[in-house]
Amino acid sequence: MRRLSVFFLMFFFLFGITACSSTERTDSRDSRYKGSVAESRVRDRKKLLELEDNNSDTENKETEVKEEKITLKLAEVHAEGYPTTLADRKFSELVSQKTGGRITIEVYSDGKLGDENTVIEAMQNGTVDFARVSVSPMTKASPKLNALSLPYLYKNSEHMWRVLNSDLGQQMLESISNAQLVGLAWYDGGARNFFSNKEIKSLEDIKGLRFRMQNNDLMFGLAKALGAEPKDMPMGDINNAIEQGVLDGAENNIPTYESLGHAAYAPYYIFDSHSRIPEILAGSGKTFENLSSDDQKILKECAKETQEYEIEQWEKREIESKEKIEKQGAVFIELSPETMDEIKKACEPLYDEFGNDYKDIIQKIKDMA
Ligand code: BDP
Repeated sequence: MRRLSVFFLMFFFLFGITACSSTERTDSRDSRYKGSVAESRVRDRKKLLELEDNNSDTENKETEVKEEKITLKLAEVHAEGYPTTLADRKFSELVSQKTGGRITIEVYSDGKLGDENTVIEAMQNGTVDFARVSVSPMTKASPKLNALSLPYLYKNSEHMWRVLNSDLGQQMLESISNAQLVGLAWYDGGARNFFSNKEIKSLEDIKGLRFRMQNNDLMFGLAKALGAEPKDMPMGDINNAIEQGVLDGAENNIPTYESLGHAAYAPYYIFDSHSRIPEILAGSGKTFENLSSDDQKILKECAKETQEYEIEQWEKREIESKEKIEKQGAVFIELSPETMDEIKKACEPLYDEFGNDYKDIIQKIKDMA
């Protein structure tokens, strides 16, 4: 377009000269007129130069815009060295490599940017660009994600990954786009188990215990289905609450139990594996809107690349953490098959309560076992 306007100006400029020379010829006797023609030619030439100048200015500005550095923020509630934090850092590294350092992703670990609900809202407002969160808080943005975190849904980790890597998994990841969010990758969060400062050997022992649960209706429903009392608080407050006597325990995977030092407060760790709740790496829809489609593509590709890396880190960390907590005095409890059956049966009504609208999804998941 710009080039076209320069071309037209040049055309008029040249046309002007030709036209003027004929005028010159015709009115060569009128020196005043001759003078004014010469002046206007100079003016035209000046205009052309100015236009060319402006043009190259805009071009320079555009090159500057193209090379403008972009710094984005990623929120993570876990500590440095935790598998998801390592994956966040990998994501940042890959993006920096692929953009020659033009896009920087700063990782804020340890919940520095707030708890998971806060950072999800911040992503929706565009004040935080990325966050790695559990699917549990993400169900507020996309309720159908509850269908991925029902208790005893997956046979094992392989089953869960078959689901997450399928077309269904991709659709579920993209379902958060209705809430101004961009689903980028799935991460492993292992199996979640209850732990307490009281020994638990049967379903009866669970009854009446006060457990900190993730802030999510399904997770609260799970505690209630087992006869326990769900409590809402940040995971960082659990040890203190147990020490104060306002909590009997909580539930989480082995690496989180180890990372937060729960063994010193709630040493009884029960292998009931009630849920496998995937982790999700998400982006802010507002941030993405402001990026070029090439940059959006780079971010999406780099995020996907970190998925396998996180799974490897996860598998390593689960083993290391288990060894560590055992040394710290954790008491591992394997429940009897009868107790496990009782627990699973007690959880069944949750499928009606939270999965009624997603029966087809749940069936597809079961078919992938
Ligand atoms: C951990 C998840 C983290 C959760 C946390 C919790 O990685 O994202 O929010 O559990 O229980 O396993 O709050």
